[in-house]
Amino acid sequence: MNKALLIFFAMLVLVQFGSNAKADEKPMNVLLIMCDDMNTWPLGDKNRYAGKVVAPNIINLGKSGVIFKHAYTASPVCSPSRSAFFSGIHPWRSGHYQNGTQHGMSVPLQNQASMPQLFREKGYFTGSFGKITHGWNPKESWDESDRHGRNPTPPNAPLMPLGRGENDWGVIHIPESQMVDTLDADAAIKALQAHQDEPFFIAYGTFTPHMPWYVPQKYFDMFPLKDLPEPPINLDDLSDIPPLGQANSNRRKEWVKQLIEIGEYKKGVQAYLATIAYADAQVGRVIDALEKSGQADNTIVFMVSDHGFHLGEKLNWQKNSLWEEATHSLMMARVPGITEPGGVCERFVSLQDVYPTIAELCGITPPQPIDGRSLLPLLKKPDAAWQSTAITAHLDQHITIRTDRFRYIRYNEEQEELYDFEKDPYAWTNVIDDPAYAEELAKLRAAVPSREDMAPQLPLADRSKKRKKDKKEDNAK
Ligand SMILES: [Ca+2]
Ligand SMILES: [Ca+2]
Repeated sequence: MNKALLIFFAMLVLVQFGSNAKADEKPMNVLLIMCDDMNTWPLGDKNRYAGKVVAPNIINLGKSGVIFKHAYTASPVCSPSRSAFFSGIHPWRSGHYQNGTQHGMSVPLQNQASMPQLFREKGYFTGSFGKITHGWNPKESWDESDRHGRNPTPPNAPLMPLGRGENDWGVIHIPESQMVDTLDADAAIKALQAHQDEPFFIAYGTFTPHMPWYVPQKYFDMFPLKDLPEPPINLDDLSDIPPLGQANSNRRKEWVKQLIEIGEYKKGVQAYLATIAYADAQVGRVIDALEKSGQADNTIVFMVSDHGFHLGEKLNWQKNSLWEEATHSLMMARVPGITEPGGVCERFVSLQDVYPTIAELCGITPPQPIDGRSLLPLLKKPDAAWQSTAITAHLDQHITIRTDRFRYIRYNEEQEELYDFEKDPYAWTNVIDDPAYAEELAKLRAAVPSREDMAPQLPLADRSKKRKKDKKEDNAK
């Protein structure tokens, strides 16, 4: 046997041995953490919020792997964001653009395996604790599912002068140990401890900092009002925005102005920060439990928020817009053997990229087609080559694309906005009519699907029927 042939056989044996060794290993577990309505303030970008944010557990998780500084949601509202995230199907393909949609009528969603379903089919234990899915959630997805819903409303609510429904804040009347995110963290921790001998896909989701912001006093005390900065707000910001863009803020803009006038606005900022700190504390408990379980070295951890949040920017409150505040989301990941501590990724990515990434990392083939790109190259090397774009859709075929420099928005009826973040970090100036951007604008227009290519909006659930039914039941009691 000549030397070359000998080396060839030696390599063959090595490859064979290597693959057998791998087949004997327990597959990688997945711990997915989702925080509802948490914007990117914890990332510390002073253009977004210059004050102190307390989220050490989330940030330390990111620092132990890769922090994605520019991650964007597929939809700026809970249900379609989570349906897109867990299905891998973007709203512009499913037609699921808003809450309260009859998502069961979407043919692409009907035929899709959800992310946990795929893992369950491969023999994983799958558990959902707290707020994970919202709406679309194939029944084959979870072995165990636990959700406590919302905290009880304080008996003397509203607690602040302009409080209305969930738009309220103040000190909660029950102990922290009885709050729903605490109880759901307890359940997630129990599941982490109980399923160490089989591969697991465990998801823990906080309802906070979704409104209302009722948390214990100690979290408010972390943010003394006297030295609390406010986010940058331009009260004239809507003047250069087309009517369908202004409509994003119509429901709340007078309320935001009143909050500012009566001096309550800063207390809202304080309450949001307090609620982030509470959510982070619960996330920290779940991460600690993973570290203590001995499974951390064999567990992929992804943390995301389902979308961002406005606190008065563009006079909008909460979400439901295609602007930066509502679309920019948290994302961080730690993958044993792949990520290095301290990774910071400046590339622009989508929450849609998580499904194909986790599937690839676990050697599972995701369904096709899937509207996302595996992040593996960026997990290995955060500055790897990458086409930096992310698309978000909303309401009736409104769509936006973010690139590393621009945001282009196209509402239906062809109303448009364009922002140049290199010159305008707050996106206060709509430059859609500036001829200097004609070339860039043409590229951005071509980079989003045309309205003809977008799925029509699915019918909305008839809420008036539900209200009538509820009333009838109430009357019957
Ligand atoms: Ca949400
Ligand atoms: Ca403006």
